[in-house]
Amino acid sequence: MMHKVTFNDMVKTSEAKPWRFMLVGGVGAGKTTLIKALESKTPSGVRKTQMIDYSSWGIDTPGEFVEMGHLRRVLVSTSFDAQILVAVQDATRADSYFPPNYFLMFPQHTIGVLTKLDSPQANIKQATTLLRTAGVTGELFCVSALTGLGISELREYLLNQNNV
Ligand SMILES: Nc1nc2c(ncn2[C@@H]2O[C@H](COP(=O)(O)OP(=O)(O)OP(=O)(O)O)[C@@H](O)[C@H]2O)c(=O)[nH]1
Ligand SMILES: [Mg+2]
Repeated sequence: MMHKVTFNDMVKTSEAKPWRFMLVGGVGAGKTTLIKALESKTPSGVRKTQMIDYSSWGIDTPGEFVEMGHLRRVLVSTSFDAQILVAVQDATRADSYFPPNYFLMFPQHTIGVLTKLDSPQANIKQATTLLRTAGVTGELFCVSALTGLGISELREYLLNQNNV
């Protein structure tokens, strides 16, 4: 059953969260740092994600799962637990590991997040094209986990997705 969730519920509740989102993106795209920022936790000491991580508000996945073809199937089965998919693109990178139209195979709404907007190398236009080519049809958010740019807007959006 869907219920309205407040930010406090979201960070304190330890039981299964039916309103999860799943973060998908290449190695080092900033998924784990982003999830920490969304939960208002300090991102210091973020380590490379080794396995699918269900411990926080959203489901965190290792970048290898999208970069390596034989691991992509794990993302498909894990996506069954998510109500919304979040494609994460490092805006400082000119490439993406998402196959063309990849997200169109999922029934869930897919939004895109452009990370590292604090970097002078960040290229919004390029990252937007990469996400759209990957089949991301939903809203796009430009964020920096470092400066906090765009984080509260994304948090608000995700909190409001628990009743869709
Ligand atoms: N400048 C800048 N660096 C960031 C930002 N977000 C993450 N990073 C850095 O990018 C690197 C990778 O961040 P992670 O959050 O571990 O990336 P990930 O997508 O979880 O990577 P995997 O777990 O390997 O899939 C770290 O050194 C972060 O400090 C950001 O908004 N701005
Ligand atoms: Mg990670």
